[in-house]
Amino acid sequence: MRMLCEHAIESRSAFQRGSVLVIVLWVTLGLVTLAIYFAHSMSLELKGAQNRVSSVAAEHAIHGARRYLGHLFTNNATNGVVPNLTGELPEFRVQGVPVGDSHYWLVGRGDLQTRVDLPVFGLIDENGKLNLNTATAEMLEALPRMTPELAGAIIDWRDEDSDSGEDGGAEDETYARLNPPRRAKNAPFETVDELRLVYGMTTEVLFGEDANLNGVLDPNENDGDLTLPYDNQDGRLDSGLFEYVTVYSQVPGTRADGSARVNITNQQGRQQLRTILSEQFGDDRANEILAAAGPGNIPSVLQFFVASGMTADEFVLIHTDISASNDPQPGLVNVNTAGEAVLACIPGIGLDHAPALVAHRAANPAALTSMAWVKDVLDGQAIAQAGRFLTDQSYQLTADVVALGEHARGLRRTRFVFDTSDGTPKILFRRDLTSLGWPLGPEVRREIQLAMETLR
Ligand SMILES: [Ca+2]
Ligand SMILES: [Ca+2]
Ligand SMILES: [Ca+2]
Ligand SMILES: [Ca+2]
Repeated sequence: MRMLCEHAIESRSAFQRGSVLVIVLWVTLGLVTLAIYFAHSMSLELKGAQNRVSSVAAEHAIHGARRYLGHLFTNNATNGVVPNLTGELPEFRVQGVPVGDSHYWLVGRGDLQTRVDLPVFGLIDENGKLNLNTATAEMLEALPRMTPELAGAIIDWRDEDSDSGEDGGAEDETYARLNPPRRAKNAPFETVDELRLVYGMTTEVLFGEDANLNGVLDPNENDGDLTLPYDNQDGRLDSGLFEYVTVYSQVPGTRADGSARVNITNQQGRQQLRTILSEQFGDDRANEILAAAGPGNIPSVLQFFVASGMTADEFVLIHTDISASNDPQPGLVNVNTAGEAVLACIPGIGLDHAPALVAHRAANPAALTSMAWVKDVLDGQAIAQAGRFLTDQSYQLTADVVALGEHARGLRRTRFVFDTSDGTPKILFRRDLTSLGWPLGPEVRREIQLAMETLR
């Protein structure tokens, strides 16, 4: 009996030892799992924190770029002639500019784009675009993807009256039928984004294939319907309206020193011009120039230049002193920077002459100090039509600033529109475009990845 009891006690304690072991094993396993879980979550947390730090650093780099550009515009009074749009000035750096451990890029546009997958770095000229508040319906209709109905709706949106044109525009009646209903603005556009509200506007017309608005053909913009946006897979970037229109372009009525420009369209202005010409070229040459221009009214600066027989070298010395108006001139298109699609909208230029202007520009970059060169491409009749729409000066410039923080992480992107009209640069518009995703194109992405791997 006693032996039985002893045996029972022994086996019970063996059982208990076994149970304890199992419990210890389970607890250990639990602790290990917990430890792994926490380690993983901590490492995620750390990565998240690093990304946040990079993103904050990138945001600081963008502010740095903004201040730098303000400084640049203040200290290099461009007088409307901006030779550094794509960074020709050695001191004006536009890509991979270091700010602490971050870097920034200015995503620009221009004739210098040699490959569709590489961005042009520099500033974007708002004066190289068509102004939504001054363009005629015919000019708007010449834009890519535009229809007469949509052009009519844009004109109706901004004009004060509520009469729809014959082209089937859109006024209050049309907007009242929408869900939710709204009204036509009947006042000038304040931003380009406002186009989204205009009747008949679609994402496709507004942005075209350039979903991330960088002027570069990104992989999703050339894969057909596989991923948004829808594109025609032709290896070319077919941009939307957004690329070609502005609300900001305006040549000021004053000169760099703040005094009023001389209005060359009438005789009174011509007399004031005599003083300027005499100072620059002497009395005899001043008389010659004014005699050649004749006594009649001349409606545009370009026509005045042609009539006057001035040389390009002479014209560049006075072209920012003169104007065809006593007031600021909104909506003039800079013939030195506008792309082919915009030039094609100008009466007298059209699709016939726009390619020749762009080709001449590319072949003669040194001639772009004024618009004197246009005389070598367009005939008198074309100049008579186009003159009053053109300028050779730019005062409103967009900086599309892209920044990456440490280890090329924390992408941020902000678009600023600067106005340099009165010597002190002002920011007219600012918008965060970070949500549009990677904006530097596939090639630059590969380069940055490679550089990061080499660093590791
Ligand atoms: Ca209206
Ligand atoms: Ca793109
Ligand atoms: Ca696509
Ligand atoms: Ca395409």
